[in-house]
Amino acid sequence: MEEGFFSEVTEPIRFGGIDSTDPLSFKVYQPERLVMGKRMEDHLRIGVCLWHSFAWDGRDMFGVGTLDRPWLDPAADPMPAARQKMAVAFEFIEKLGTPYYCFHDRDVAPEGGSFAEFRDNLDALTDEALGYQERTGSTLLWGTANLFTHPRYQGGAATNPDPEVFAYAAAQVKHMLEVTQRLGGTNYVLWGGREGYDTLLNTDLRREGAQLARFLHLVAEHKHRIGFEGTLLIEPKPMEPTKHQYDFDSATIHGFLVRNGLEDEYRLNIEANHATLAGHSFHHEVAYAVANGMLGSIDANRGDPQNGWDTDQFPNSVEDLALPLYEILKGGGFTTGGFNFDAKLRRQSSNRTDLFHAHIGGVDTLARALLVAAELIERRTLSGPLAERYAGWDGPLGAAILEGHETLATLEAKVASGEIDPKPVSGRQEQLESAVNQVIWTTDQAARG
Ligand code: XUL
Ligand code: CO
Repeated sequence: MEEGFFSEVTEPIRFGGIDSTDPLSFKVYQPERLVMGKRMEDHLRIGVCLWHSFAWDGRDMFGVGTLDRPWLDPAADPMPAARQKMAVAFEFIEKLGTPYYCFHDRDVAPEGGSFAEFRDNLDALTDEALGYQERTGSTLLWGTANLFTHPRYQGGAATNPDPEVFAYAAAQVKHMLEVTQRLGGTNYVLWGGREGYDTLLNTDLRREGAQLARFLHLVAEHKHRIGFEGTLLIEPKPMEPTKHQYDFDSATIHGFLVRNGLEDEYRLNIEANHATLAGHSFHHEVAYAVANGMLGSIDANRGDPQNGWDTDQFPNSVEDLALPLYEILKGGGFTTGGFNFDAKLRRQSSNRTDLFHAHIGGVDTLARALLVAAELIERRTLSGPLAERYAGWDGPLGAAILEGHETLATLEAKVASGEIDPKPVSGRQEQLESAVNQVIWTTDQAARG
């Protein structure tokens, strides 16, 4: 393998085993390993994101960039710099060996001086990406349009008070949807970057809701017009950058889609850190999506328990990921979706190789959590007690109620006669928590591969 930008990584990352002392090896992730009859790689469908890893230099509100990303130098000629960025990204993806990648249009293409120029830039870079895909075998998990960075989007895109901004966003999404299709993308993501408000004093909620629904209809219509076979995904987030985002959480989006006749067109792209910002657990958001047939894909970025903002860190907790993975497996696994890392290195992680350490750690955490999830299913650790807890609903009374054979009056008669006399039953929470921990602890042997 040629040296390239990540010259410390001279070999593709390989499975080294749980006792490996080589930090540039996977400890648990073995793409070919069968888990419940399916290859680990096909369960997890892991994707590298170009945004924070290649199109961000580590700058924050308080300081300039700290990460070594020469193609982001403002003095660089934009198209050669964009080509260098893509070359380095694919060098990374190839050495890491994960099957997918994803990006916003602006992550790869320079803005240029007009929409037409931006579109030409994106088309030229899409041609390059096709070449890299062919060479590396990596393909697109999702594409998306950045409708939040440019000042025109300061008041939102589809929900902007100016219909010309809506039109501009429509043009951008149309083109990026077509680019996603050309790259064989399996999903297209809509994250409502600034679809929300900073103050209700200047916001017409009714209008903005209607605008958003119209926009989502137009996107779905165009998807069908061009025959894009991937899934359209909406990504919940409750706040940041706006004070209140309309796509607050999974249940809010689901309700909005149902109210607007869009529930068959969209699925959810759930981000762990966005779930916690909404005051939910990541487990809750995934469980809601699975229970309602709305699961699409996952951004695995985690938050920090002490910070109330989107820290977008690489996942590193098996405890946090095992139960969401359990829900995903129980729901039949991903179809078009997967796990992506739209995560940020910490600003001090300024060695080029830190990007490998971050991804290797995230991939291994997912792999280890997958083993726990599979074990929870196979041992029926939770499904057994759950079936027991709801058994009454599978019996004659439960069925009669659900099938509409009982009324308030017939139920009153049964309660009054003493035929129905329920007794409280333990929810066994602590026992179940310990049972999950026991599975986490005892899958160490399985993690040895
Ligand atoms: C922002 C975020 C985005 C979306 C795609 O918080 O998560 O990267 O995933 O636009
Ligand atoms: Co995200």
